[in-house]
Amino acid sequence: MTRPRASQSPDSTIVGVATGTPDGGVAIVRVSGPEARALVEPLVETLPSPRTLARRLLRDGEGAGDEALVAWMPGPRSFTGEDVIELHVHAGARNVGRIVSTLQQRGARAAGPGEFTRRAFEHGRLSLEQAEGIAALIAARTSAAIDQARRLVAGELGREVEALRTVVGDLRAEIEANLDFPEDVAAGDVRRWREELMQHEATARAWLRSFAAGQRARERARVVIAGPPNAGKSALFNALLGRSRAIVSPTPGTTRDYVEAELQLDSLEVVVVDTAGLRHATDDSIEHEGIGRSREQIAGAELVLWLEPADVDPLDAAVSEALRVESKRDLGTRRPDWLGVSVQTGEGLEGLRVEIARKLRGDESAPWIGLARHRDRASEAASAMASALAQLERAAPLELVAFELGVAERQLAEITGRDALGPVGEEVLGRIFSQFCIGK
Ligand SMILES: Nc1nc2c(ncn2[C@@H]2O[C@H](COP(=O)(O)OP(=O)(O)O)[C@@H](O)[C@H]2O)c(=O)[nH]1
Ligand SMILES: [Mg+2]
Repeated sequence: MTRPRASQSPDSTIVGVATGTPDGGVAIVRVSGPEARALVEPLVETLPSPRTLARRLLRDGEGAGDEALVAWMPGPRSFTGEDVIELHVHAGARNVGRIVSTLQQRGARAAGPGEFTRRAFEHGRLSLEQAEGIAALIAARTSAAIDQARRLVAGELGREVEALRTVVGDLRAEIEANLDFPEDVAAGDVRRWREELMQHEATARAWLRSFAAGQRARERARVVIAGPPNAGKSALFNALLGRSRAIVSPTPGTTRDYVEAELQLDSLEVVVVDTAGLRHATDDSIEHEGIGRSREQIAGAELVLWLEPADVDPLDAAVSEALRVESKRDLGTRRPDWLGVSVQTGEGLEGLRVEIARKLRGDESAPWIGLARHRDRASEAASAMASALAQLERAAPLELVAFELGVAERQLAEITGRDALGPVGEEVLGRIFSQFCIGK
């Protein structure tokens, strides 16, 4: 078997199975490239009219043909921008394999991972971050991840990035227009440039915060319930899950190891962890071990719920940056400014769920997917804008300001990969598209 070449030969026609596994009812075989029509049409007698689905007998040899639905999408109005034919055939590895090898015998080359999507990018049908969104959508494990990836595919991030790149470019052009006569620049203009720059940098920084929130939303954040023994941690854990998963007992020190379970908070999926109660000294070595594990859990948590009961004096020791919760509110309160819950009466439980989700999402109502590549480029762009601002403030030569703005523009352009192949190197593209499965 010849391995598909990593780099593109734009003239070749490729074939791949576009559906995930061939054991469903239907598999879609996709052919893309200049020879698509010549390769496929003789097998189906005539292609249907463009962009309609029609039934055809697909003759892939001497024997009986397969009944297929055929879609013919002439370029450039197709997914890849090339001539594309999709054959919806009966699934089954053997059946599909026979059809694919017939197409290969007729001259199509087996598509490499992500090659259809890469062609779509190279023909300007998708920007780079949209293509990455497709990979992220296929890999999505949580519904928050699906939502974010779909927004990426829809081009929402790309539009924001392009908008910022345009205004940064306009600002650079305006500053460059003054390079020859910097002494004529009005103080009011410099002030306005500074204000605009601050605003642009803030836009990029806001994306970075949003990326971080998006990442938390995608990766099943760990929410750790901690506090002193007998605070009602296990009872709260069970109440959040809506089932009795951990042992609840009036004997302090009952929970000696941590217990975790998945919990869905509207579109967020989190892992809630019930831990052994924290106290300073204990003679019981198993309990001691449990406390060590609790501390590890706390250290690895995205969010800690620090629980103390209403019937015990405040301790509020161990954990900074925790969401402080007073448990057993049905027994009264000693911490009126904390979020109060009672497992007994159900008081405060819904409010707690809402608060957990809010904390994990951050203040962004709809965070961006924070692919590391986007985060790095946005971060470099923000830094370049910060340098430009610093140069302006120190009345440095305007060339230096313009130079930094040019750096910011190029970093932004790398996110979407606009300007054809522009600033995005072959190595970056190779890395991105090799993550796809074959047929995508
Ligand atoms: N009145 C009251 N008792 C509670 C509440 N939550 C837990 N308890 C009781 O407090 C004791 C310790 O609860 P548990 O969940 O095992 O505490 P943990 O050691 O922090 O895990 C048990 O007897 C529970 O029934 C509550 O909201 N109200
Ligand atoms: Mg417990």
